Amino acid sequence: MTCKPQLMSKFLSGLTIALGGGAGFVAINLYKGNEKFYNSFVMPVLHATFDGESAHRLAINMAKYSLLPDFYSKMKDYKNLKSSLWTLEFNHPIGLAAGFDKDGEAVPGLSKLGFSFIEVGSVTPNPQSGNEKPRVFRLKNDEAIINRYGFNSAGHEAVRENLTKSLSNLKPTVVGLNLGKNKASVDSVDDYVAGLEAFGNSKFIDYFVINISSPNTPGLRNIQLKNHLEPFLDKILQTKAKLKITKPLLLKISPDLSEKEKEDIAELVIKSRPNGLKIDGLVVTNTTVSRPDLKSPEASETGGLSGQPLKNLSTQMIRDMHFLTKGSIPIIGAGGVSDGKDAYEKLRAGASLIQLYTALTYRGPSLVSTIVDELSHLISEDGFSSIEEIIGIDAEKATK
Ligand SMILES: Cc1cc2nc3c(=O)[nH]c(=O)nc-3n(C[C@H](O)[C@H](O)[C@H](O)COP(=O)(O)O)c2cc1C
Ligand SMILES: *[C@@H]1O[C@H](CO)[C@@H](O)[C@H](O)[C@H]1NC(C)=O
Ligand SMILES: *[C@@H]1O[C@H](CO)[C@@H](O)[C@H](O)[C@H]1NC(C)=O
Ligand SMILES: *[C@@H]1O[C@H](CO)[C@@H](O)[C@H](O)[C@H]1NC(C)=O
Ligand SMILES: CC(=O)N[C@H]1CO[C@H](CO)[C@@H](O)[C@@H]1O
Repeated sequence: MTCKPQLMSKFLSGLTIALGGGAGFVAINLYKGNEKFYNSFVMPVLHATFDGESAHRLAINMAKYSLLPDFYSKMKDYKNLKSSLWTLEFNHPIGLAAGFDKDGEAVPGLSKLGFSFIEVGSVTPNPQSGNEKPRVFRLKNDEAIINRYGFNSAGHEAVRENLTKSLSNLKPTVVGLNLGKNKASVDSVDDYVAGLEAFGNSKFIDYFVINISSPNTPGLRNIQLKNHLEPFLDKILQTKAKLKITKPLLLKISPDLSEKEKEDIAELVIKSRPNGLKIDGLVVTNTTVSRPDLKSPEASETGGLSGQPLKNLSTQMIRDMHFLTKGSIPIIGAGGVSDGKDAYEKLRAGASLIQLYTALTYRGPSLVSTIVDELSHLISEDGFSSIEEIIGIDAEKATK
């Protein structure tokens, strides 16, 4: 896709026409990130002018060329939001979820929005183009997205080059990498192994995520998951040990798992293995294939649903997984977070860190700094002095 110059000029001229020619005014406010200007003007124009995928591409290109406003340098230093996990330091718990910067093109630009970590990917071994367009749908009345991108990826080699190009001078934030599998692959485990081989010792990557969405064979699911997952995890952990990769490896799970599947995953994740091999954390959750009450006409599209309608489902999964793993491994919570209260709820449910994606596309670039500020206030209003004190305090209560 090479639509950048056209899109950019279409975008700017759209704005300019709407403002009666004040291009300088537009440019200055775009760049300064005037919050009101974005929320009442830029985001609506963006949504009216572009379909979901083009708007996404435009945002990536703006980030790539460092055209996004700088909220990072204006953010306060919130002492009660700092944490250290594994061997990484986080200024606050809000990160960007996988799927936004799939090809690792725009980490420095995106970090200007204030994220304390950014997850690149999913990246597949070989390049693949994904499903046919349209494949991204905005559900405006639900503040949600349905996507069936089908994992378009530039592939390991191109993503390695992209990361080297963009991060060699300065790596501004913690960077995770979400490893994917090619559609044509026979055994997914080989693709994750290839991912670890390609990126395991990259100085640009701080943690890894692999996906264990459940096999879509109704009826067979419960029996299969455990039999399938155990050798799968063993193989990945052995590869990691063989390659002497000490960075954390997390599993990302679907919100559509059955009770039995959750229990099985929890059991395998906390199981002790020889040589201290273990999974270091969970990302909870991916998008859902379920369709809770939705108001938008696009609700019937096939694909993974994210945003507001996913929020409580994912928060409940965080509670469950925190409880089932006895709080013994860190959880990155994702699903429908759009304000400080949402983030606070997920931390109390058992998440140590938070990721978001969909809300950014609705609320614009000031979102992270707003959430972080709200979260810091909520924590101190309730008499706590650090996020460590609140992680999981709602989990047991809810599960008993
Ligand atoms: C358009 C789109 C593309 C996504 N692509 C990926 C992906 O490639 N890999 C992945 O692990 N998750 C992907 N996700 C899922 C997000 O990382 C996240 O888990 C999910 O959207 C829930 O968070 P949210 O409600 O804040 O968006 C994607 C989500 C969206 C909306
Ligand atoms: C995630 O896992 C599911 C089930 O194994 C698979 O169908 C899907 O392609 C995987 N996604 C990626 C990005 O590898
Ligand atoms: C996430 O969920 C979607 C469906 O909701 C599925 O197609 C995909 O393979 C899952 N995994 C990843 C890594 O996105
Ligand atoms: C989600 O949970 C909150 C409380 O945590 C509740 O107030 C709200 O009604 C729930 N929303 C839905 C759609 O169930
Ligand atoms: C920033 C950057 O170099 N992006 C490149 C990442 O890789 C893809 C595929 O090779 C290129 O099209 C991008 O330009």
